[in-house]
Amino acid sequence: MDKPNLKKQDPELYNILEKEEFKQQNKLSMIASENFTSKAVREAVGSVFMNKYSEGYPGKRYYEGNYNIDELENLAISRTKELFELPEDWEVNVQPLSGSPANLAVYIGLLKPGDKIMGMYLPDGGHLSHGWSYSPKSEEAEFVPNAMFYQGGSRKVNVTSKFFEAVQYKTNPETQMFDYEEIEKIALEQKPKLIITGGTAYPREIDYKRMKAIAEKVDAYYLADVAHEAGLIAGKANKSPVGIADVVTFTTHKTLRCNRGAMILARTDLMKKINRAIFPGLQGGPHNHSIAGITVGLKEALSPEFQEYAAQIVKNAQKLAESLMEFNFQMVTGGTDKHLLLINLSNKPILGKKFARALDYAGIITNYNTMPGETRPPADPSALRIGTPWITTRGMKETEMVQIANWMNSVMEEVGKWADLDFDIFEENVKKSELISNIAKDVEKLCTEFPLDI
Ligand code: DSN
Repeated sequence: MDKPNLKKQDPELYNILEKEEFKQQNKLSMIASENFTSKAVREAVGSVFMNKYSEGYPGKRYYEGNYNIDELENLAISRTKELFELPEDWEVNVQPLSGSPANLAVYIGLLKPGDKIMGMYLPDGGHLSHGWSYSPKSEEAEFVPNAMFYQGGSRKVNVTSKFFEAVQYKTNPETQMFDYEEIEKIALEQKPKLIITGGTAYPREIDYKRMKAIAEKVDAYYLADVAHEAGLIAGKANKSPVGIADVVTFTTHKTLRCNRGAMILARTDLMKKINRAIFPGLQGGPHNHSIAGITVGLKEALSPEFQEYAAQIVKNAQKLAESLMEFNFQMVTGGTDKHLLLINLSNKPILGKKFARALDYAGIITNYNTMPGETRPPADPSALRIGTPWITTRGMKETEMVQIANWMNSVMEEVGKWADLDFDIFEENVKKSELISNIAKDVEKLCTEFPLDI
């Protein structure tokens, strides 16, 4: 690490940073929404671009001195158009601070407060910003685990369910996949003004053409939120909704492997309204250092190597799924088309929360997650979500996926005997386990063979 100024000026913070760098280098980061950015991206993010205010858009700023920022933002836009092969009549907004504000800007731009939006049910794999609200225990009659339609609850958890009327479709209880016929029925009945697809834990590709046809039938806009898949789409490992949906949003820091941020792509007529919703509707000055990092990441994504990378992410996820299934781990939907797996642990002694903590001690970082048909609380759910973007950045391939599945199974076998213990006592046992600390050492050795050096 080479940060002499920080080390001298703020040793306390430097020490925390050093620990985080060590952890990222020596553990396997397998959170599906995370990735590791290149040095060039990190240099751009840490640059003097962060010092400039630039409310407005290129050529129409409210402060002077923005000629370089205009050049930067235009470069970001042109690279995005090239990467996502935007049709002539589509435009880009690179200013959203992250995914939730990007989605909110779309709603603010295209809808009126109180209009109906229809997204995917959060516990089945949707996202908070697609209108999440739920019913507290006292109103549990509202919660019907196997129904295809969820009308939302009185607890308006996300701002999108406070300002809009949000209803949700679920996945098919048998296949755990999108059931387009049911979604169409719900849309015809509910008549939403906006239909949303995408989410955080759905391992399958979505039929964007079918969803657009459903939206057209009810005269709704169709928003494809591809935050998770953006890099797979850019790298041509997954299909693209660009030119099919009315609007596409995504974050830049997941499979796309840029720093944190988000983008909106939309038809020019809609983008005029969405631009106004971003600025001055929702945000002030864009984070120019973030846009700079993203611009560098976009150049990386335009290279032929990025297509190989995207294909390998999917191959790795599929190999990992296959290897885990050999140990009787159940994959939600039976597998994956993407970078993520959702493991239903209900046939195992330990569920998501305890398993995720035990895996962290073994050097494998994941997250516990809800799953279709979930009956447990989100803070202690039945499933575990894992992803391959970050470990593929390290250069890992199918051989390493088999090894990781072996380690995950050994951890499950070790900790299963402590299933009935309270969480804290369970963790004490995990900490003392020789088997788990030996796996952590092996993980560290593997990480040394695949250093993070991009
Ligand atoms: N937190 C992101 C994820 O993990 O999928 C979504 O916002």
